Formats: sequence, C-alpha cells, structure tokens
Amino acid sequence: MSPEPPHPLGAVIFDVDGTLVDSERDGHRVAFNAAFAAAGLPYHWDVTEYGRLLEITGGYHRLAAFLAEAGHHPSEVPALAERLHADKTARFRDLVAHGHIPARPGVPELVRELGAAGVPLAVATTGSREWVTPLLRRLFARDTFAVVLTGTEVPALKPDPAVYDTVLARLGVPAERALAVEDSENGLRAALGAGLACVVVTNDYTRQQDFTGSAAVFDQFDGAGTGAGVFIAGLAP
Ligand code: XBP
Ligand code: MG
Repeated sequence: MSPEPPHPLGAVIFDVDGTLVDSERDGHRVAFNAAFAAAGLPYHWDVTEYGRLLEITGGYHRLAAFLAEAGHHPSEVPALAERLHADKTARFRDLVAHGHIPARPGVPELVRELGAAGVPLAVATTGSREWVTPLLRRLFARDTFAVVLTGTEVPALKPDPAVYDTVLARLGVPAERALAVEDSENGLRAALGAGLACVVVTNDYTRQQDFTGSAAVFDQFDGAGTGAGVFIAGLAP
C-alpha cells in the first residue's frame, strides 16, 4: 500500500500567549507584579495598564521600557530588567506547574482534530523557552508540534517575521501552504510579514486592534463557525 499523501494544508502554526492560552492578564501580569514586590519596587501593573504595555512584545523589553519611563537611569535599566524578568519567568513557570495556565476553550479539540487529519502543527511565540516547553508539555500530548520556536531563539521579536520565517524553514513548508493562528495585531503583522495567511482569534486585550489583512477573525475557538473544519476546508490555501 502506498503511504498517505501529505495533507494539502502544509502546516498550522500557533502563537502561544493569548492564542493557545489566555496567559497575559492572570498569568504574566501576576508574575511581573510578584517580581516587583519581591524586589521591593513600588510598581503594580493593573489590568488596563498591562494592556497598554502589551504593545511591547517580549517580557524583558516590556520591563525595560517601563523602567525607563518610570525614571530609572539608563545605565541601570538593562541589569534591573534582566533580574526582574528572570524572577518573573521563575514565577510564571510555577503558575504553569500548578496548572494555573489552562488552554483556551476549544484549543485542545482543534489541535487534536488537526493532528488526526494529518496536518503538521508548529508553535511560533515571543515567549521564553524556559516556560514555553513546560507549558506545552503540560497541555498537549508529546510530539503534538513538529517545530517549537520561542523568543529565546530569534534575533527580533514579533511584529518582526523572524520567528515565522524560521519555523517555516524548519518545517520545510512554503508560506503559501501554511496558516498562522494569532490573537494580536503584532502577531498578525509577524505572520503576514512571513507571507502566511493568518486567522485571528481575539481575546479581551486584543478585540479592538486592527486585523486588516487577516484571513478571518473570530472571538473564540469554540464558537459557531470555528473548529478544525474551518482550518482544513474553508481556509486551506
Ligand atoms: C507574547 C509576549 C511575551 C509574553 C511574556 O507575545 O509578548 O513577551 O507577554 O513572555 P506573542 P516573556 O503572543 O505575540 O508571542 O516574558 O517570556 O517574554
Ligand atoms: Mg499572542
């Protein structure tokens, strides 16, 4: 018997923060605030302020921009941001280990259905390798994703397309045969910059952003009109 032909959809590439998991408001934000408190710093990012800060991708860069804005001397910002980010990362890993960062509703089903249909899956995130690996291990079956690339490995973070370019190269799939799934405008720009079609599934922080150029916009994974069928049939390039 001849082997199964490859699926016409060459790959679906998922973002992590805000997409596979709703991790920002009750995850990263909480961990950043705990790191401030542990360092004796008088900062607390409330839900609204954190939404504004999310425009800066990458936890280290978000911290560095905030510390500079708060008046810390430019010479002390890099080391302080690095120290706070390391502590925040450890605290976020703890949240992951205790099951506080669940998959968005509908995501496990979508991932399983795509996998069962033979569509290769991958991850392209700005988040750090130190927490991304344990999170994916906890939420998804081993070998679910053929390629996982994080912000730790790329020279420039989203909206730069580097993470998507590299994932496509590692998958050996041309951009025209793959689809990205994102939650934010920065993520959409990164995917479009790599030549990918991109479906956006919004959350409370991103609903009002500009998704011009996306293939489709949904506000949840398990609502009407979403599901693997949309990815496999409707939007397959
Ligand atoms: C996510 C990010 C990340 C997280 C925090 O963006 O910008 O920085 O907020 O993770 P995207 P780190 O969903 O577009 O990948 O602190 O590990 O950077
Ligand atoms: Mg995101």
